[in-house]
Formats: sequence, C-alpha cells, structure tokens
Amino acid sequence: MKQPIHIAVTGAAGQISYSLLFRLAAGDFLGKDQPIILHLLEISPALPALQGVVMELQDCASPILHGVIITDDPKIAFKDVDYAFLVGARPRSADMERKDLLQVNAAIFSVQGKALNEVANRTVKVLVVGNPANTNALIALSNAPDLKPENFSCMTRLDHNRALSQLAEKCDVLVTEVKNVIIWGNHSGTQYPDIQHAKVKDQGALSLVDHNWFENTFIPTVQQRGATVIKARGLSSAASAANAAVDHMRSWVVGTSEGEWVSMGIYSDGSYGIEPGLMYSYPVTISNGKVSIVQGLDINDFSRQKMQLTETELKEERSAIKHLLS
Ligand code: NAX
Repeated sequence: MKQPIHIAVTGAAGQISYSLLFRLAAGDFLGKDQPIILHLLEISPALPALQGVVMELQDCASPILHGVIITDDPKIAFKDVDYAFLVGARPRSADMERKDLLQVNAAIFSVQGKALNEVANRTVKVLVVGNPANTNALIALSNAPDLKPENFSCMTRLDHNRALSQLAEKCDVLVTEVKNVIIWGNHSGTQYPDIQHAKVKDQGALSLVDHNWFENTFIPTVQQRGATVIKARGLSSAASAANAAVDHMRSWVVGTSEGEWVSMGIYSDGSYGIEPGLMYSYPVTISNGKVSIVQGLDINDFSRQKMQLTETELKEERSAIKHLLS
C-alpha cells in the first residue's frame, strides 16, 4: 500500500472546492491507487458549512481518502503538505474597488505564504486559483523565502482549456486535435489568448481561421468567458475551474506530452522580454516536475503589444501591494 499524500485545499467550503474535493477523492489527480489525506482550510464562520461538505466526502466511501483535517489555521492546513490548492479568496463586494480587493486578498496570501514557508514539505507544489491569482501567488511566494519561486504557480489553465475548446469548435475538430494554444500574462481580461503557434490536426491554426476571427471573436470570447458564464449561470465558473485545477496539478506531476505545451502562471525569468519577478502565464513543458518555458517562439508586433498590455497590468497590481512583498 502506498503512503498517503497530503493535499491542502483552501476555501474548502466554496463552490470550486465543492467540485474539486470530490475529484481529488475520486483519484483524478494522483490516481485511483494513491491514498490521500485532505487538509481543508476555511475561515471560522464557514467551518459549519465545511462540516457538511466533509459529511458528503465521507458518504462517497472513497477507497483512497484516508483522512480529512479541517481547520481555520493555515499552519495546521499546510503542515507537511505535498500539494496546496489555494482556492479561497475574498470575492469583490459591490462597494469594493479593484484596489481594495487586491489589498484584502494580499493580506490573506501573505499569511498563507508565511505558513507554507514554515510548515509545508520543501518540495510542495502550490497552485493559486483565488483571484487576483497571479498577484496573490506573487505575494505568497514573496512571503515564503525558504521555499523557491518554482514551488509556486497560478492558474491560467481554465483560460487555456477555453481557448482549446473555442478553436476546436471553430475548426469543427475534436479538442484532442488542437494543441499548443497559449495564454500569456494575467488571469484577467487583459490576458492574451494566442493561437499563432497553435496546431489543428498538425496544421497551423491561422491557416484555417482568418485573422479577423482570431482578433475580434476568439480573443474577446476567451477573455470574457468567465463573465459570460456568470451572466448565464448567475454564479462564476466552478466545475470547469476545479477541472482546470486538476489538469494544472496533474500536468505538473506527470509532465506534458512530447511536442505539446500547456499554459501556467509562473515566476518570470525575463523570457520574451517580460519583466523578471512577475507571475506571468507562459507556454510551458514539464518533465519530472520541472517546469520550463517554451523558448524561441516568433513574436510578431500584434502579439508583442498584447503581451505587454497584460504585463503592464501585472506591474500595476504589484505596485499596489508592494508593501506586502518582502
Ligand atoms: P466562493 O466564494 O464560493 O468560495 C471561496 C471560499 O473561500 C469561501 O468559502 C470563503 O469562506 C473562503 N475563504 C475566504 N477567505 C479565506 C481564507 N483566508 N482562508 C481560507 N478560506 C477562505 O468562490 P469560488 O467560486 O469557489 O472561487 C474561489 C476563487 O477562485 C475566487 O477568488 C474566484 O475569483 C477564483 N477563480 C479563479 C479562476 C482562475 O482561473 N484562476 C477561475 C474561477 C474563479 O473565478
């Protein structure tokens, strides 16, 4: 019998977790023969609701779920964890400006970064989902000096999956026949969903769709997809976000296939002229848990301008919370 692996999930009583936890307990992340112990973090007022979610987890009688810890203390939640899904965040209320949202979440992620630094396994893989995801991840890693920036990532995989699916639909092919779309930059409306290097059945995507569709339909559809889902459902994306979180972490663990890449928000090393030290989404390949930015892609003026626009937003977010970066 394999030893159980410890996985932390924050915001565990929220709607993304209501899908994510059951996917983890079903073995969709680490496999159906890998026991897991879930460490669930919530704010104190949400602990009663979390008890209800835990009852439902128990009622699944999952053979791989060997334990559940619930707590409102990050140091208990992150103790010896191998993986951390940081989903919990404060949503924006009606009276809140974007900069207030940045501040309240920055405070949450600095506390969580410090706790990870103190008690998590040194090889912990951290995925930040809670928004503003890129900047929250930057705050968490800045508050975890004993961990490496490579321990941290943020999620643009939902945007990546949305891009794959939109392009597949347009070309009337299966989603498995589309590869190498890219999400550059921030998980926000300024992100740049790029198909200039994408392949559809091994043909260049831009030889199959016209530039006008790419620029005026595809890009805004992917950028605005979250808002469109909220409009239709009355709630933000949850099951698809949980699915993307599983995809992201699974790629990190099992790696990417030969000739294929995925999008991941990671600590910029300056590749493609992006300022080092921002959490920026890049195309990456992964092997043995090591994430490498895909190098050498030709970037034309159209792309360059869009990559810089989203970089500028990330710089602005960073300067709004710079007092919390150590
Ligand atoms: P919910 O509001 O349903 O759940 C969030 C949960 O986090 C709540 O139960 C809340 O009590 C908890 N929480 C708040 N502060 C906490 C803290 N300090 N420690 C632990 N838990 C805390 O939101 P949900 O729909 O689950 O979305 C969660 C986050 O994901 C939001 O920030 C959302 O904007 C973000 N998203 C990010 C996406 C991405 O692609 N990166 C896509 C989906 C989603 O919009």
